[in-house]
Amino acid sequence: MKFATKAIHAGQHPDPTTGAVMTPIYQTSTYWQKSPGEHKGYEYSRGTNPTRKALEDCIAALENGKYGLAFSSGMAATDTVLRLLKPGDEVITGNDLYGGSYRIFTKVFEKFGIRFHFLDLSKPSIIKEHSNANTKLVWVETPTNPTMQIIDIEAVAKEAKAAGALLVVDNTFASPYLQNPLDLGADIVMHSVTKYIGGHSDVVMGALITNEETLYKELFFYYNAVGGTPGPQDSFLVLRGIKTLHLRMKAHCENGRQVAAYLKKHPRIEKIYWPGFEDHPNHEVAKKQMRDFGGMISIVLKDASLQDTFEVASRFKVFSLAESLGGVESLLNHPATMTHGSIPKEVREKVGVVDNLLRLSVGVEDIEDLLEDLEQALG
Ligand code: P1T
Repeated sequence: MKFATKAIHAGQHPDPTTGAVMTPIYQTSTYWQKSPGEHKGYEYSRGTNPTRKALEDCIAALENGKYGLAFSSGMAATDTVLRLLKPGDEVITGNDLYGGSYRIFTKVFEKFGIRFHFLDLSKPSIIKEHSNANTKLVWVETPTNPTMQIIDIEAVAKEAKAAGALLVVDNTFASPYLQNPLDLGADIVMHSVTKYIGGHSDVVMGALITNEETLYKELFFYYNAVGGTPGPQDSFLVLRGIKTLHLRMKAHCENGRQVAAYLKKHPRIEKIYWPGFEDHPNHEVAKKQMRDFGGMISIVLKDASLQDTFEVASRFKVFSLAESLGGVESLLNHPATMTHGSIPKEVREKVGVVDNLLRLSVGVEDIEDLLEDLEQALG
């Protein structure tokens, strides 16, 4: 099956009881057993629920994976991956990451004796230089949040394998429509489903996808044992959202292309980050591993203080100033004080997350209205 057909049908079958074409919301915490252990495959909804299972199978299919697991947030999915580790283990990761990922690494798991190396993974050979017998995981975000670095997944997968480490790719910014890391050698794909997959800014959710059965069983153990799993209502909403993922992504990419072209020429913009530009340092890698360049764009305002940047951010009328991304509506974010506020200033500034950087999540509204909003806010 191809992408759009999978988005609409994968994991979903007419309900065996009523024939309902849409997967019902199985609003139940528990399931009847004929005698202990004799049941229809469902025991207790922390571990399994039919609405969630349909969603997990659908997301897995979109990532060309065999196994999918849904979580109550992207961070709950990340937490579950990190539980595969033990004290003394080391993780290699990028130098530009979602602030919450940086926070869980440094403020939660370092406390349990796990060491994180934040490196420039746009040079994959750097993994060799920093790996040792304790290196168990390589964690990659691509495109990165918010400076849109592109990391060569295939090259990093080879380096991770040589180091004896698992490769996890946070595919949130690309979505499965633009990029499938399992096909490029990743062991696990992670998503903040909250973003493009959900697509409507009405659900917080995460997901993990893998092709490796033993890894799936291990992840499932922590998923059920720890219990950061989503309920059936949210699972239903995301299943519904996914049905238009391919249509939404095409529109995000097209609007993204036009907004990027407009901003690149704007006199108030000092720097713009979007992997579709030929002069983006990793444009060739983006062309190789992505099907298009997406709707995420970051800009640095010319000669703007923090106050000036706040002032510009507050002028938008169609773009909403808010955390998050990937919804049908356009959003604007100030990473330094919002999504990346938990990263120390000197750490974030090293990779360009400066006080006058704004991040745009270009939605699927009419392009004329988006350009007009940018014109009035920047003017
Ligand atoms: O918000 P949550 O669903 O828990 O997902 C966390 C997460 C993980 N990975 C990436 C790349 C992300 O961007 C996020 C969440 N990011 C935002 C809320 C944001 O505005 O950047």
